[in-house]
Amino acid sequence: METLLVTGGAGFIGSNFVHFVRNHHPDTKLVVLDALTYAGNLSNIASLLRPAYSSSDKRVEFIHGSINDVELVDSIVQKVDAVVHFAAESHNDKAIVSPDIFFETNVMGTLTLLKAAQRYDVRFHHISTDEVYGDTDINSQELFTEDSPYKPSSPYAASKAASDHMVRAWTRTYGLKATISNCSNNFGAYQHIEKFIPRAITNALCGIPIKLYGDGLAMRDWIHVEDQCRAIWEILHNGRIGQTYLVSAQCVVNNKTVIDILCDIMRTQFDCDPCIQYVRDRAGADRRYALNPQKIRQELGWKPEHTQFSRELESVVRWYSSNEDWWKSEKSRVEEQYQILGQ
Ligand code: NAD
Ligand code: TDX
Repeated sequence: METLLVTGGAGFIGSNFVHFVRNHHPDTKLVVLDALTYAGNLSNIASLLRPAYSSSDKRVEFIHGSINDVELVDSIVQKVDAVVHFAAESHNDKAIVSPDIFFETNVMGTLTLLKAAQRYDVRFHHISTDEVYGDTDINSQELFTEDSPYKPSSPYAASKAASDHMVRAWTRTYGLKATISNCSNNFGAYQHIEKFIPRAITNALCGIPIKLYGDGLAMRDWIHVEDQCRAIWEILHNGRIGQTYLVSAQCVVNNKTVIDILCDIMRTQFDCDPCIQYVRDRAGADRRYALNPQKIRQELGWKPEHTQFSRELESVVRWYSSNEDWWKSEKSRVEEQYQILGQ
């Protein structure tokens, strides 16, 4: 039986990946290592956790700890077949005001994991972002490829770019059996309400204006989180060692359009009358991301399944609307922090 270490498995994408593996590959054993920062929530995977009295080894084991803890990481990595590395500080607005923790977690934490994987010759899959390539003008048609130069513009993107370079260096220097995926903006259930789509939905549900940064015309390349999870599984099992794969559903839209779709859904189906407020833009804001997923489509036969963006947004609105317990207690803290930033 295969055992995977899932770092950051209580966060947004990590917890969706844990559910995906349990649903589609129930013979895989999962060990989740998560520090439960403000972004991690054990309730995301609580229903899947192995009860203490159970001897079944098919369930999910949870370990509360940090990827920066050298001894803990060593003791776990030596018992698994592969590391699937999600754990990170992931929010751009936070990185602008508090960059240090991004480099401690995303760079030094990745270093700790890489050294342990090297020590025990364990397969490593690193989850990264399209932001490492920087941005393009909103009128551009350019699509980033696996060969595009790295040009991160934000502290978060710089920390992820550094971690990608480290993974490649470990592959070449030490022969680590590693792959990397750089994915575009994910959306779906369990995404923290600091992020654009869940913040907009929960603002509308609370009667707070939806906040659009700058002119609202920045573009993002959206992908449903379940498509990202399936891509990661494919790369982990069928990807070529040493390779990078770009993951995108090629749904590139501007932020104002996303909000217009959301407002329409909320007005017609959720008895809400959202209003929009333009606020100051993020310092150094990236304008447009767009990836070319040809390599993963051709080599691994992966393609997105959740391609009806409006219909998928509708189900995300439904999820936040019926899971208020999951986010309500965090809402005022998150909005107070944004207020300090003028956003
Ligand atoms: P998230 O912020 O929702 O979750 C991060 C998780 O990592 C949390 O559970 C947190 O508790 C955990 N964590 C943080 N520091 C840790 C530490 N020191 N030790 C152990 N656990 C720690 O993030 P996400 O959106 O799920 O992103 C997951 C990964 O995917 C990240 O590497 C991110 O860079 C990448 N990514 C995200 C997106 C996106 O749109 N969300 C897109 C592309 C790539
Ligand atoms: O309230 C908001 N209003 C708004 O207009 C927020 C929170 C954001 N925005 C804008 C800024 C961006 O143009 O929406 C866009 C998306 O913002 P975020 O959700 O913060 O995502 P982004 O900065 O694009 O980064 C995301 O995708 C790449 C993830 O958070 C990263 O972890 C991932 O690597």
